[in-house]
Amino acid sequence: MKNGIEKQIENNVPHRRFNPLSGEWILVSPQRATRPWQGQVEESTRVELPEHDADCYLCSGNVRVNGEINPTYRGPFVFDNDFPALLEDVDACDEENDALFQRMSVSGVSKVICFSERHDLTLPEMSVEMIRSIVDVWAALYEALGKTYRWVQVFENKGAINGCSNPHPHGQLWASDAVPTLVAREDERQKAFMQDKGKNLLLEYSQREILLNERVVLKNAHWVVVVPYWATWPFETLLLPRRSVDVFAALTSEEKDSLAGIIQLLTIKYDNLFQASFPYSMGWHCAPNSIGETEAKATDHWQLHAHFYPPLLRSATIRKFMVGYEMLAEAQRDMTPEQAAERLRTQPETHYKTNT
Ligand code: H2U
Ligand code: ZN
Repeated sequence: MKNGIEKQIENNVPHRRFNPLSGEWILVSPQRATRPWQGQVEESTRVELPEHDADCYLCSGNVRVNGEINPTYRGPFVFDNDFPALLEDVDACDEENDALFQRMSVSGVSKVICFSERHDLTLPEMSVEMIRSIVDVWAALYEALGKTYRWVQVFENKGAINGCSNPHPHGQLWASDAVPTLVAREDERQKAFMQDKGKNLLLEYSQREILLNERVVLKNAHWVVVVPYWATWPFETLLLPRRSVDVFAALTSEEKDSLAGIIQLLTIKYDNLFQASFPYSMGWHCAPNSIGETEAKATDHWQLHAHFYPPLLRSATIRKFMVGYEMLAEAQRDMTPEQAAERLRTQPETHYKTNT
């Protein structure tokens, strides 16, 4: 199979690849990578930010939109989102089971996680210790909210090009009593793989990727980062533990240290790629919690992982749009995942700003 794919890439032949985690196919068109671009070019966001911005809603000691005052915090600071998408104490809606008009109640919470008091420091410019303190906040939130909610989604939406409303480095958390669509699908796919093959899908996948060494961007003693074989976004990556880990709470202290290290290196490589603050949406997936179920569900089919979905394609100002064929047929990419992995792998592990 490997030879066949290599040959197709060599010959620049379009082909389709299968994403076993989502069950979706993707069209890969390497022959198209050199097409001219006369479309939208985004504003480059190479602005120098201050360490503290008096007008920022998220900065330490500042007033938020609702009039509340942030404490004078140092390190990560978590608060309840003032504009939450999910509400905790809501009346159940009238549930509908009609085949064409279904609806169900949902309750939950939304939180904002300011990464530190520094308005100007994104993850790749933080020390490993600072990133480790964010990892600890994620772990604590998983632990606390995992007792109440079936799903806890931790994510970071970074960069104005990606719809992020505030440059102050921050992530979010949305927890709900319902398991969201994409997570439910990953649950089903991993479960089916375990039933069919008796193996954990993503553990098996990461071990094979390490052996193939074509799409590996980074690895350390506990973690590996690959551009997945089925990547949709040009520089999409998947961050995986190298042993079987079903939930975030199962990580050891050592694994959390090396997680902070690999997040720092990956985001440095991302920034170095186009010598700009690299936008992305990233977030964690792990086994949902068995809340409100009569018995705890098996979770050995689940492998904890983080997805990084960056929108940029050719430069800091040209993004990939998921439109047209992608909206109507299936996702498509030009550059192969192997080419993207090579470009990321060869980026220096020192942030470009430290050299200028
Ligand atoms: P995004 O830029 O990723 O959307 O995150 C900013 C979040 O911060 C957003 O969800 C919240 C917004 O609702 N927010 C507050 O809760 N209070 C504020 O004063 C400003 C923004
Ligand atoms: Zn700020």
